[in-house]
Amino acid sequence: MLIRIFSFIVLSYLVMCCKPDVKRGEQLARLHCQSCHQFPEPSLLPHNVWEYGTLPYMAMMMGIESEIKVLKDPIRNYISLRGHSPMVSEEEWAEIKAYYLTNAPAQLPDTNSTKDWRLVNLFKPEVIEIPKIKGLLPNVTSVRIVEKSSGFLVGDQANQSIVAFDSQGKVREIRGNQLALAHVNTQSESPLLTFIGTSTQANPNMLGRVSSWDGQHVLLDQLQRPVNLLQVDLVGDKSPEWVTCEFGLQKGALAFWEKSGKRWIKHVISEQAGAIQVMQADINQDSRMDLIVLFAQGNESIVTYFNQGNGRFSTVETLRFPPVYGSTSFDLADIDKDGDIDIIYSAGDNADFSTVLKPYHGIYIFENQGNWKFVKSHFSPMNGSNKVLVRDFDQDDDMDIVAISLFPNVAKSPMEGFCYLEQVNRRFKLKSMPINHLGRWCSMDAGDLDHDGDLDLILGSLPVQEFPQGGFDPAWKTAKGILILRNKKR
Ligand SMILES: [Ca+2]
Ligand SMILES: [Ca+2]
Ligand SMILES: [Ca+2]
Ligand SMILES: [Ca+2]
Repeated sequence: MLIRIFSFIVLSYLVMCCKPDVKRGEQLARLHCQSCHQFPEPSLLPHNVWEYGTLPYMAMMMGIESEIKVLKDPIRNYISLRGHSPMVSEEEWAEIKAYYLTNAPAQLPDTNSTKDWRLVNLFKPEVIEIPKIKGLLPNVTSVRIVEKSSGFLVGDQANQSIVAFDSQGKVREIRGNQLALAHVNTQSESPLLTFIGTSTQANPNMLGRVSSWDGQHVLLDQLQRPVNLLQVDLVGDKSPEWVTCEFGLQKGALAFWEKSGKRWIKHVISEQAGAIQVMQADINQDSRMDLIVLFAQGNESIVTYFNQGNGRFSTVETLRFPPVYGSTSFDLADIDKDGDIDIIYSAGDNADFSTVLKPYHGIYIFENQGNWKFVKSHFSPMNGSNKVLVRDFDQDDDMDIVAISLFPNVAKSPMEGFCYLEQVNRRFKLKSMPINHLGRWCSMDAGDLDHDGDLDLILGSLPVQEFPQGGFDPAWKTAKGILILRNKKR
């Protein structure tokens, strides 16, 4: 009898000590996860996504051998990103894992409450066909209105082309054998084209470059997946420097380039991967332009670089988001008309290892408290929100918001592919247009395309298919590539 009791105690002890300590798992997660990015609550993803996607990926990044040995595709394809010395012991990892798997919900809450969409009647849709010079379905990676030349530029990575259109959507020029276009800057006489590389697919290559549209000169090359370029006079010599966002893979760069003779000299501001967008404003009103930068990978955040002169910056993390948010873009505008700049932000990237519909995908307004500190004042759920722009589209003297989605919920809420948030008495009315069958919207630009005094929109379609939840609209397979939304105000 005594022996039996003793065995029971020993057995219980063995079971207890082999069972990971969930409580300690939480402490470890708070300690270790936050060293690289904001702490992600278990409630942000469903159990199966933690188990088969996010946790194995994190274990790989943290160098956990037992997990790396059994990695499966597609995560195994990213093995070059693996950590080489384990950040935590195997036992500690088991505890972190147990904490997430014990507390994760079976499913995330459903946010598709908008069934009866109100329609926006401000724009006239015009479908524009991209010439298929390689016979392939267009995959538009970038669109840009060039007001100076009353037209727009489109990059199509499937046909490896850049097409220049006039304001009516007629082709002016086609260039073939092009890299994948990520961004067009129109601040100077000739547009500056930023190419991410041979494709937008994540890779460790450094084939990115910047070239001029006129003359087609390569101006910067060997960049790590550059996606954005801004011209801004940082040193106060009246000639602009260039700021580039190299999204990168493991490492990236936020850098500025200073012209010296005919060459551009690079000054790296940050080597963090994931820089996706930069904007300028003189926030502290010291007559020096400051930089506001969105990082969209790992440590997702909006960071402000206060310009100290002489190429030096002081860095402030202005907003920080959990690493599963999938930040995609932001815009700056005084949206509440109280005299300071507010931040309007979109989250919705769903192409990584946690491809489920997420209730926190959508459009956020962060109101400036007057001291460049922000509080969230509005959230509109929108699956897959990929880009947000803020302008006074209906010319009633308040800012409105447009947004597109690359990962809409096709079955339940297909019209969220394009959202228009009209500001009415400080509130936002969510509207859309029945343009969801015309394309899977990945890129968008606003500008007065036809010089009639109102802001038009250009949308570009990129019908990628791999996405388990959210679905695929078969009509996208015949999408023409481009949609002009011509403003009818004027
Ligand atoms: Ca300043
Ligand atoms: Ca404001
Ligand atoms: Ca308005
Ligand atoms: Ca117009």
